[in-house]
Amino acid sequence: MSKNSLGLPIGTTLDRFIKKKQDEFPYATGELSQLLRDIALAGKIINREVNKSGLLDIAGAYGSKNVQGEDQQKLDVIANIRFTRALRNGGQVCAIVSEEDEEIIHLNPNCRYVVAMDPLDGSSNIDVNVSIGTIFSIYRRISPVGGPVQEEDVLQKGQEQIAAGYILYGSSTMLVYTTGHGVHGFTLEPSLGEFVLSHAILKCPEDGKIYSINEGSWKYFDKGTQSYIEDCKERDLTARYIGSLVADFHRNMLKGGIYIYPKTENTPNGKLRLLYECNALAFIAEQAGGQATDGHQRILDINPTSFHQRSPFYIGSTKMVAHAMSFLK
Ligand code: AHM
Ligand code: MG
Repeated sequence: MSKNSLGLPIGTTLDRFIKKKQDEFPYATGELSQLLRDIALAGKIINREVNKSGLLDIAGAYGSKNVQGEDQQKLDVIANIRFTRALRNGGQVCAIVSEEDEEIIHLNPNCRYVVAMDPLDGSSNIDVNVSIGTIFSIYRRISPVGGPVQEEDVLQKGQEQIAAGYILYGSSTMLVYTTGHGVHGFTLEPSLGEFVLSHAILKCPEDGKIYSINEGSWKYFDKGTQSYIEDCKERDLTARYIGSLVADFHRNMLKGGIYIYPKTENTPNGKLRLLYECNALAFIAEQAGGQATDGHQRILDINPTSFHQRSPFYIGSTKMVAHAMSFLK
């Protein structure tokens, strides 16, 4: 039977892969493995809902705003409910911070794990059948198990993540995750309903030719970012921007590129949220050999002070991120 670069048979399911990884750690309790399986289940459920968009009355605006004052889409709300339910039923999580909820969602206080998540990112793309994603970060709580979850359990630096990943609802559905030992990608086999190992070890090219930024906001960018974009054009790089962070990041990680959401005149910290958008992708980028900064410092070193805080974001191929940063000094 053909084997991939991890020595596992082609067609290895996510469940089997997680089990194999767990067996490599003699003291593993199996709780994290179960949590990853719960996330995969939530991803499959959201995938089912996303696929029905356009057939049922689940596309379009929900008629409410989230904590950041942004219009919630119906599928944003559905994904948040489905994800929270899967994690509650799975029983491994003591608290969730979600883009869609202002406060911490308290689950089982006897559990060790905290999850930060954006259940459905890029949701303005839902109605037009363009790729969207789920992003998640997993932390071990700091306060004692059994007691109430504290703010410090949630406000941890990105470098404390013990696992992170995303699910990309694209031309195929993929789950990509890391536990700090490389990045692994699984593609959903729809007829089986199983995520199957398709990208044993994901590596981000050191350099690339793609830059991804919403150039419509050009006049609001800082001078450094403007100069860097001019430089990209001078060097005949290719512009690609979907407006779905997971999809833009995934493409650039595979092909080599940089994704930028800078600070602007009206948004001094950019748009993207540190806890459940930037940190997870920064962890994955670094594990794949890439880099992620806020333009000045490593994303994973930022000390969060609030659940929904934002950060400028420069992520992708190491050389490109370093070059972009040289314009920001
Ligand atoms: P969301 O969490 O409300 O979906 O916003 C995040 C999205 C990212 O997926 C995407 O990269 C970015 O917002 C696009 O923003 P803009 O339309 O300003 O370019
Ligand atoms: Mg989002």
